[in-house]
Amino acid sequence: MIERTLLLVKPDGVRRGLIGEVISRLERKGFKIVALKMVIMNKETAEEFYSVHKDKPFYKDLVEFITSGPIVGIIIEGDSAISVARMIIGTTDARKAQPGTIRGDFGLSIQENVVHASDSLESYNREYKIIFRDDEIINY
Ligand code: 3AN
Repeated sequence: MIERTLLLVKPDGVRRGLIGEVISRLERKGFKIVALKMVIMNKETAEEFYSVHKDKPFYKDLVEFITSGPIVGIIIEGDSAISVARMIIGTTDARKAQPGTIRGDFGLSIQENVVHASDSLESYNREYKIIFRDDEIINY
């Protein structure tokens, strides 16, 4: 099924010069980029984005980290985009992520794990609206 999903290159990924690498892997896999934007999340936006984690011990650090520099929002479109993007980025703990995945190849931390990707259609529908307006997503 053709789906869309949201990815973020997180502040560590931007600082380390991995924007192109992330976009390139998504394009080479066959996904169409339908929206792109660099932003700095403010605290309120970050708290909303990570609201599902608000009771977790790492929530405060997570909000601090995601607001620590620019991030790049990417919406891709393609067959099974949500599950395939999750496979491409690898498991949350980058130390345990498979080589060949973005986190497996570029990360060594559970918090600074280079990228985010929506984990379900429900998450996508909630998350993309925090970063993009509907008229910033291109239909082509
Ligand atoms: P994913 O990003 O793989 O969907 P989530 O949604 O469980 O993972 O966690 C969101 C973010 O919270 C992760 N990307 C990571 O930055 C951070 N995080 C998750 N678990 C931990 C943890 N145990 N300690 C510190 N940060 C964590």
